[in-house]
Amino acid sequence: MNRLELTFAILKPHVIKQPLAVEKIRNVILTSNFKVVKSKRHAIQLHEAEAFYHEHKTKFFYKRLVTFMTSGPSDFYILAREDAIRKWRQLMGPTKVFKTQFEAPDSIRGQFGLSDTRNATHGSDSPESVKKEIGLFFPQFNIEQWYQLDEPKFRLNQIEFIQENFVHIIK
Ligand code: FUP
Repeated sequence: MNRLELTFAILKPHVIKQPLAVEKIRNVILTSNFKVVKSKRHAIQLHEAEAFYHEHKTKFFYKRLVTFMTSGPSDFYILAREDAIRKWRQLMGPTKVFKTQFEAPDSIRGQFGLSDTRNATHGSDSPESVKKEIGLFFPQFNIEQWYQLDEPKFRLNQIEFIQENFVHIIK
């Protein structure tokens, strides 16, 4: 088995308001063979949303995006799998929900997205984004150390799943 890769995911506020949607998306994560390395529920603060979406600052949707993302708690996950970045984005489906509902109705955004802004989930698009985004929301997490010390244990399945925290821990 190849080395596991980390990615960073968010379940956005409108999803968290629907426990059944959370359950279904978490189920997709687990049945797609992702390990949950870190998991937390947290209401994004304005300064975090502004830092996270800095590259979209000049876009027409920026204000509504920041307003939406600060409207309630979100779930934040560090996920591990082979080819995690690409696989999670494939499961999410394309960004634009109205198009996605026709082109990829079974994807997460196809099922749970409400609009191009309320598009259900986020997934990092590159290793650089993973590093930046984990740095923002899990500042204590040391990526290099995880690859060195923890990755082999996750790869060899020397872990257990803690249902109530939706997280895998090393045995
Ligand atoms: P993605 O990487 O798929 O999340 O897509 P982008 O980085 O292009 O977009 C980031 C976020 O901007 C999306 F998750 C939602 C928001 N967005 C809108 O609100 N309206 C749009 O038309 C496009 C993106």
